[in-house]
Order: sequence, then C-alpha cells, then structure tokens
Amino acid sequence: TLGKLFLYVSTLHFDVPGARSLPPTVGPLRVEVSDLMYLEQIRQELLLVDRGHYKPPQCLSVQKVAVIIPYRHREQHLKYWLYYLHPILQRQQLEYGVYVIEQDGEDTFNRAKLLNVGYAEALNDYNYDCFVFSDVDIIPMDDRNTYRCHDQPRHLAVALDKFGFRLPYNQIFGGISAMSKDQYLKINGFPNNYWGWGGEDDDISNRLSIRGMSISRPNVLIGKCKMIHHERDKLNPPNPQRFEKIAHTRETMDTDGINSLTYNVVKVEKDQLFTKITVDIAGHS
Ligand code: UPG
Repeated sequence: TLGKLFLYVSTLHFDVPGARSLPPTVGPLRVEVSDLMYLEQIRQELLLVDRGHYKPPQCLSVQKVAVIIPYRHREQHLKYWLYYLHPILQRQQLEYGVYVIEQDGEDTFNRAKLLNVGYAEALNDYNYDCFVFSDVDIIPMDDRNTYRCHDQPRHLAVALDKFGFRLPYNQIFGGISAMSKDQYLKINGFPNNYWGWGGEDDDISNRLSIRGMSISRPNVLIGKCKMIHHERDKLNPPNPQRFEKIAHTRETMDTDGINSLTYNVVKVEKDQLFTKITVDIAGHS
C-alpha cells in the first residue's frame, strides 16, 4: 500500500554526498573513558555549539531542553560528558542548552539544591520547556535514549553498568531524569535541604507519586548507561538524616522546594560548550 511504501522510503538510508542521512540516531554506542580529554580538541569538533546552546539547522525541535549538571571538582568527568553528549543530543535533533551548576566553597555537597538552581537559572536564560537533570559521570550507551520530556516524568539512567545493567528498584529516579516545566512545578521542584550523599533522588520520586505521577522509562536495552568510576567525594559523605527525611516528604514538599529556594550567583562563565554558573548555596534554604 501507499502507506507502507512511504514508511519504507522514509526509513531508507541515503549515502549520497550532501543528502541528509536517516535515521539520525545509530543505536548502541561504545563508550570508552580511558584517554585523557582536552577541551580545546572537543571544542574544535563541536563548532555548531554556541555558548552551550545548539539548535538543529534543518528542523524545528518540538521541545527546548535545558540539561542541568550538578557539579564540583569533576573536571575530567565533565570533559567526557561534553565529548559524548553533545553529538548524541545533536543526533537526537534537539534544541538544547547545557548548564553546569557548580557549588561554591567547600561545604558538604547538595545535589538537589543545585538542580533547583539550574532550573531557575536556565529559565532566566531562555524559554526552555523541558529539563534534563544529569549527573556529570553518566554516559548513555545508546543514542535512542532521548533527552526529552514525556507525558510522565522520565528516568533515563535505567540500566547502569555498575548495577549489572538492571534497574535496582522500581522507584529509582537518580542519575539522569527529565521533567517538563509543568511536571517540575507540580512537585514544587526538589528538596533544598539534603546535604551530602543520598536520599534526595528518593525524595523526588516520593514527590512524583504523591502528586499522582508515574515514572516513564526506555527499555533496559536502550536505557543502558556507563557510570565513570570514581571514589566517593570527600565533601559528599552519606547523609545520616536521609532515611528520616524521605519518610516525611509529604509533610515537607510544599514548603521546601523551588518556592523556597535562595542562593547567590558567584560567577557565570560562558564556554563554547556549556554555561557554568558558580553558586553560593550555603546558609540559604
Ligand atoms: N557531584 C560533584 N561533585 C561532588 C559530588 C557530587 O560534581 O563532589 C555531582 C556529580 O554530578 C555526580 C553527582 O553529583 O555525578 C552524584 O554524586 P555521586 O557521588 O556521583 O553519587 P553516585 O552514588 O555515583 O550517584 C547515585 C545517583 C545520583 C544520586 C546518588 C545519591 O546516580 O543521582 O544523587 O546516587 O542517591
């Protein structure tokens, strides 16, 4: 039938020089993290990225995606992330901007609060409608794992190598996640007072189910990811209060979140490949 013929033609791969090659994604990827990366070299290969922002030249992206990375003292990981992710996001035909949110000073790390700052700062910068929150050390191993928003909040780091490529538990929402502006606002963003490692991602997961949302995911093949091996950061010890806190999400979520966020921007750095915003979050809610 005509419909079938159209489907066939539209999935053909054209090798003619100058012709646009379809499909734009390639599927499984090899992710190697053994070589040292040099930022200047990565910049040379990504000339279409301007101040961390990219717009597909041939089409209009349906969503405008801000990718938010919580960050401190992980320079080498960031280089790997930029090297792998920019080409992937471009093959996914996304319009996107990359925001690295760096915690200033040497206080205990606070990932979820940095993510809230990233949401607010990205929106100040551009009219984004989808937000992807990604750890700096997780690289997808299949480029069909799209960094965009869905009807329900999306968990993307589904099958990590460190967990034997399986989902460790059903409510997990850490690593990489994507939420539309509406979904994010429906849960009042993320908690601001989880200092140290652990719990904040489960609090976010609790917020979603309390607000009647569910977690959407790609299948375990497409959701394979590599986590770059690292030791526990000195300034991010396990948070001893995490179990107590996640038992009370329902009582705390309306007053602790994007509506109570305060911080001071210390520095903004516009690199070709990302916008880095250094923030003072200590002593603020
Ligand atoms: N990070 C820094 N510098 C630090 C500490 C953390 O940049 O000193 C950032 C970085 O983006 C990192 C992320 O925070 O990837 C998470 O910290 P990490 O120590 O790597 O935690 P993991 O145990 O590897 O990560 C899992 C989840 C993560 C969740 C965490 C605690 O992937 O999303 O926050 O467990 O539940």
